[in-house]
Amino acid sequence: MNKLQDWPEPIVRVQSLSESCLNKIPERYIKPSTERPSFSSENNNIDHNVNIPIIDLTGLFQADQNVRAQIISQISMACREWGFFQILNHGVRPELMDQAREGWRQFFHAPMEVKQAYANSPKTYEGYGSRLGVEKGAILDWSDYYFLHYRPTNLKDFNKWPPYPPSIREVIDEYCKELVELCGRLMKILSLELGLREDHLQNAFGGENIGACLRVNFYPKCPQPDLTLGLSSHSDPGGLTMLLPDDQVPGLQVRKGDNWITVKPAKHAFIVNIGDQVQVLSNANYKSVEHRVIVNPNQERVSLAFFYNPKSDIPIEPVKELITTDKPALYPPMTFDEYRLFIRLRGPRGKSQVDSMKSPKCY
Ligand SMILES: O=C(O)CCC(=O)C(=O)O
Repeated sequence: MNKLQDWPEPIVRVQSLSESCLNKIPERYIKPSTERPSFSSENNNIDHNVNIPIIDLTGLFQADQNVRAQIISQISMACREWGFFQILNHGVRPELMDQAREGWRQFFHAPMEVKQAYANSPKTYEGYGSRLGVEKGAILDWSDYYFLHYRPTNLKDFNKWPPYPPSIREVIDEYCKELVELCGRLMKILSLELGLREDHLQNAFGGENIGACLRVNFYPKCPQPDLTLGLSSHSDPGGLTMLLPDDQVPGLQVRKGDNWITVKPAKHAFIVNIGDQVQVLSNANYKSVEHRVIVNPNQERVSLAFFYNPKSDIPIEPVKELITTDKPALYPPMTFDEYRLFIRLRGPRGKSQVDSMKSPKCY
């Protein structure tokens, strides 16, 4: 078997399991005890009010240098210490955000045959899926998803986008267009903050030829949320991620030291996180941080993760200006195609990929 042609076992939709009203989850979804979420406050000495930074972007793209400098300094702290932050007043219409999320919710509630017509394979992952990774017998996550490409334009194929609800394709198209623009603006800010020319990171990503794709996650209700995860711990392999979380149901947890912080989403904010490729380009000045998703017994959850990635066949390596004698290049060059093969074969595995590349002696 070509490893990336077929799933190793028949695919089971987690939503169907959830709707069959089991009171115990199948063994395949039970995580080892060290990976399970902790819901008891005794085991957990974290302050539950802690949240990732929330940054209001009003004024960031305007002339007032003081306002701009203040916002850039908040972004700097967030990228260096958290790898995650929420942005408000980012320029994407709140109505479009709501339409996109609710359109996808309707898709996941469509009859199974509508969704099955778009079932995906591990070759490209495009379409309706229920697992990441092709390892036979792997322990699975409690979620289904839909994955599609928006850029480069030769990979954008409406026929692989869902046909239901009727307006969803136009909504996705407009939503992704807005997010490409927003990511382009943020890339300039990150470049300047790193002391580079404003187009530096974008050029390192391949200029106009970046990649962009959307994964919509559907986390069905789960009768034993303490035994499993909606999405296992991972860092994002790409460049930048813009996450639109569910507006009703929290679930995303971000690692901070030895703790997991549950993100409290701000209304109509995007959650931005640094991916592994930006960690590499920034020579680890910016952190791509592990995160995971918990599920719950009473409510389903929908989230839209938009990934802004480098052109997939150009080498990504630390920017020369960020290499010093004190901090030599921490990573060898690697294309994004080579890099993401790891997660496509093995599924989410914490930060093992980017950490395994680290080599103090190189470049
Ligand atoms: O659902 C979430 O909140 C996070 C999703 C995520 O981490 C991902 O799709 O990579």
